[in-house]
Amino acid sequence: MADEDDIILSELDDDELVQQMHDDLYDGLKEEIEEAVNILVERGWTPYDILTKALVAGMTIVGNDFRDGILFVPEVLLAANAMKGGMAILKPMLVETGAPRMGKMVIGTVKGDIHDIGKNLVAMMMEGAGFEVVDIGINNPVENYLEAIEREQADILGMSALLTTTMPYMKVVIDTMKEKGIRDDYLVLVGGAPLNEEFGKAIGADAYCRDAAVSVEIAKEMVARKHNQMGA
Ligand code: B12
Repeated sequence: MADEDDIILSELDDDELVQQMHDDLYDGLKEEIEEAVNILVERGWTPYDILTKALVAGMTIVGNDFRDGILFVPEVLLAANAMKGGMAILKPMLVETGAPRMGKMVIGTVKGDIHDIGKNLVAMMMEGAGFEVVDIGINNPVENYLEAIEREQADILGMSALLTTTMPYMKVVIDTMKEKGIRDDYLVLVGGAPLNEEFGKAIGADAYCRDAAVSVEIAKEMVARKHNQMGA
């Protein structure tokens, strides 16, 4: 492998640079990731392409090696930190689209779970699509969700879980909403790597969303449908 110090990111072509970003993300090199994101922006890449092709794709490699016991928590934390550095640069570009206001979403990761990259990505893309997003962070007990959706008069509740041990907590939140008679006042979207469509249905969510782009599509469609129903 070439000596890292010899690599000048701006001299790489697009494919080489993306490949290098996957390596740098793997190695948790935040500054290099930030520099590379800026280079791709200057080269005219869309924020969405940078997110998916460089950052999310790189994180998938990290995830696979974490799963296989090649990487451990400290390394993955560094990778996550580097990813967040890149996302922070892209956020204003995704958010300033001038899209018309679509509705309001409260989003948070469930109790016992501290994964927030996917949630943050969904929040950014939803803002970019014109939704107002209130992010209540990680490790949220049911009370936090209920308090936030009421306080914010939200249209959508979004819950994220990345662990098979924490995803059942989404049902606790939905069941509590049902008990309080407020379930149907909100669209409930759920997401996170271990979930699937079947799970979303089983816990009574309105939709499971595979990724941030799908979340935006589904949210737009459902909000439009709700408005039409109300208008009819
Ligand atoms: C980064 C990471 C960490 C970081 C988190 C840093 C951070 N700030 O988020 C750290 C190192 C802290 C971590 C810790 C742990 N982790 Co971890 N982690 C990951 C990893 C590698 C990547 C997750 C990620 O960010 N992906 C990138 C984003 C963009 O994708 P995403 O999260 O899936 O989000 C997208 C969609 O799912 C969807 N989405 C997500 N949320 C939402 C919400 C809504 C409302 C909607 C609509 C859509 C949506 O849209 C997103 C954007 O496209 C995954 C591997 C994997 N395959 O997912 C493991 C993984 C989730 N972790 C795992 C484990 C086991 C742990 C630990 C228990 C490890 C340990 N022994 O301590 C702890 C648990 C800590 C806790 N209590 O939460 C396991 C879970 C296994 C399981 N079956 O439950 C995984 C799958 C790795 C593995 N294969 O072993 N982890």
